[in-house]
Amino acid sequence: MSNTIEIKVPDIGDAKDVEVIEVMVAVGDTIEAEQSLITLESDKSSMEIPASQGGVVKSISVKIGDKVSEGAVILILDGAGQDTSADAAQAPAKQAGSNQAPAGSTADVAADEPEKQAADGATDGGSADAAAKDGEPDGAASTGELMTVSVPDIGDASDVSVIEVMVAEGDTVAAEQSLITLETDKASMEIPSTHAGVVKSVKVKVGDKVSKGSAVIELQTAAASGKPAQAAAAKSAPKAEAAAPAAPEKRKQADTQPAGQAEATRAAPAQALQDANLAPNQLPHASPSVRKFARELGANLSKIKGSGPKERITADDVRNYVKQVLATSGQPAAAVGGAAPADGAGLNLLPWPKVDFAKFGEVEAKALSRIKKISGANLHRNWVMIPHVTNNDVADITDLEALRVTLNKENEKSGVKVTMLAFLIKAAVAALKKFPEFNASLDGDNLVYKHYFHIGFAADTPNGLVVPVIRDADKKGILELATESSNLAKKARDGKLLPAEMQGGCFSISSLGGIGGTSFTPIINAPEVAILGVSRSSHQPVWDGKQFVPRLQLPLSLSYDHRVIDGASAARFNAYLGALLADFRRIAL
Ligand code: CAO
Repeated sequence: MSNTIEIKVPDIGDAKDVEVIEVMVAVGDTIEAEQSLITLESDKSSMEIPASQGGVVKSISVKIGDKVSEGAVILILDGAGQDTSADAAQAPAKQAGSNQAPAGSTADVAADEPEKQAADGATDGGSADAAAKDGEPDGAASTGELMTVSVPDIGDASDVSVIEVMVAEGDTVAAEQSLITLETDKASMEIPSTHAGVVKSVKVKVGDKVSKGSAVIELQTAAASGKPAQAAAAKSAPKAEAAAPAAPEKRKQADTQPAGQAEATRAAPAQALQDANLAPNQLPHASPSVRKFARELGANLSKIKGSGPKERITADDVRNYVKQVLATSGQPAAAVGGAAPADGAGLNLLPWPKVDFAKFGEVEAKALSRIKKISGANLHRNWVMIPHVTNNDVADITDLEALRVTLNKENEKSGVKVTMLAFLIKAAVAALKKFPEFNASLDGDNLVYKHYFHIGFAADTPNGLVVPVIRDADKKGILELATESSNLAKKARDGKLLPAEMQGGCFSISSLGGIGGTSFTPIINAPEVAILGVSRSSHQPVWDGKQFVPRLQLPLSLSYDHRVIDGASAARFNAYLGALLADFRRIAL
């Protein structure tokens, strides 16, 4: 059964007549709930409005350049199989309190804030610091004193990335002049100065994470600047809030879930923007999703010419740029606009085949999940940039399996279940200690050896692959490792992993043993230099010198970065792992 649903602009705070600068869907598209539909932009922020439910787009009621306010119809959706009682316009508001809240619901929360802010501004006369935090002036400021301008209330968002710093020490700034730009995956917002004055010091840099109250600059205020600043603060703070993400939980995870490579991904914008070396007023003009898309491809936005209104860079501009660079210079996508040397041999590949699959039978296109898109970009980079070699071996785990079964019987009541993974983590730590170049990362011409042992393991989730990390695995026993890995795997499947739980890994294990297979080539989780793939154990006949005896054999597939690790070292590492697993008492040696 199908029904027609109007998707409307949700509550976007005080903002009215906000310009549509991007329409991201077309008639006939099949969209999913939470998929971004349009981007709205005011002079200080841009925000993407997501679909409150999924379906097929029947018609689109807005176009680029239109001005919209809350309640404006964006598009009509044929929501086949959807709950007909659902009010599309209300959906984001309904989700505002949950982890699932889309960007639209951000505005619902932010909507209350301008009033609160204005009210606070009217009554509060705190210290310079406190006043700055609330986006309002203080008495001292008007006499020309040193004050701190801090991040105002930005809704529920915390740990938001600084992607641009627009001022430098010694700059003279006007009240309401933008100081920094913050960006989440659905919104970007500029943080203005609450007062006019001279910047004494800048407290943040590109790539930092800030929250409400984080210091942005130290400002020597201009004498008698209090009045205009007050107006500026009250006016500008809500602008930032209008785009602030209200429910960062899910987005935070999506942002940081690229197969455990969150740090590398998040470092990218800083690099891209710093490379650009542009004056603030020349910074690339693009929506948060386009910035993120460019970041995933490693494309430097400052080198792309925007075809949108006011030279705004669209996703197509990024795609075309990448295609063009690939076609002309033959550089891999990971190096597009980046710092990779231009003199490497080009891949010089054929264009990707374009096939109208519908000509051959019924088809259905479904957007990749966010995790898949992000992890895909990371996996692609790692596959293209790291010279992988995989060493395959087997470990005789007959005795270890017997121990595992015994342990599980003993601990039946406590609910702790030990799988082979816990033993693998323990054995991997011992092998990393014996072969330190496996517990290292390449940094230019240096190999950085780590003296800690944080082990990541790939977890299969309904939305794609993530890599939670067990910290200080060397200090934990088998039961603790079993409990922690099972808790982290559950959190991963529930979509509740925190960014910190996926960071800092030294070495990863990808266990497909519970599923099957005899060997595979796991892709190294950069900047790590090796990863252990484990397939399903099976009983194999093994010659004991007199006869064949059935032994439980566990396949081990160790992929290593051949720039760092020689084939012989990899064979030794894998053989050592096998020996430990065959006789776990050796761990104690
Ligand atoms: N051989 C045989 N059986 C195995 C095994 C192996 N190597 N490893 C696990 N098993 C068994 C377990 O003992 C368990 O058996 P019971 O149900 O009878 O007790 C069953 O398989 C299921 O185990 P599990 O998968 O739930 O638990 P785990 O600790 O082995 O693995 C986790 C946890 C999170 C690693 C796993 O669930 C997972 O997500 N694996 C997929 C990883 C992945 O996608 N890798 C590919 C990434 S691309 O390189």
